[in-house]
Amino acid sequence: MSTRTVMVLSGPNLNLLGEREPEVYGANTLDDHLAVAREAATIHGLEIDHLQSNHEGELVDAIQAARTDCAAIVINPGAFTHYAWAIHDALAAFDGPIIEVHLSNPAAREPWRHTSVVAPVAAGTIAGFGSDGYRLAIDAVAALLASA
Ligand code: CA2
Repeated sequence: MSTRTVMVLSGPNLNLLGEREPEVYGANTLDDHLAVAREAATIHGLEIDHLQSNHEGELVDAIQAARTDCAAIVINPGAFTHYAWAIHDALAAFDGPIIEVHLSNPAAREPWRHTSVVAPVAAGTIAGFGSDGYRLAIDAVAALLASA
């Protein structure tokens, strides 16, 4: 990995995208969303590394590794968004841009989804735009790296 590498992290159950709840999350698979991110990254001369995990500690390990290996983090923490303070703390120790992405718009859903413990340590949050959110997130990373 290099300083042009963006770590894209996907939280629990996102490996099931495309199989269930298409009315909420769309029909695209996680690989489809990653293809969108990779296409956007290529335009900006960036590379994508990706980890999906159903385990909070694995995501924390990946965030810690990104401190030395990656220029930025794009994270859809899945349901960890709403309560995983260990992910919050790991992200707080990362120096580069962090963008939080959600396929759906949690603010328009159940009240328990309205809290994000990731938002306070992210440069910004993109929610409700499906795959476009990944393109927008990579565009935001590129802009933030260019202005750093
Ligand atoms: O909208 C998003 O991207 C979410 O991060 C998705 C999470 C949810 O807990 C957040 O509130 C918002 C859930 C991802 C679960 O994805 C599934 C996909 C197919 C079948 C079941 C779950």
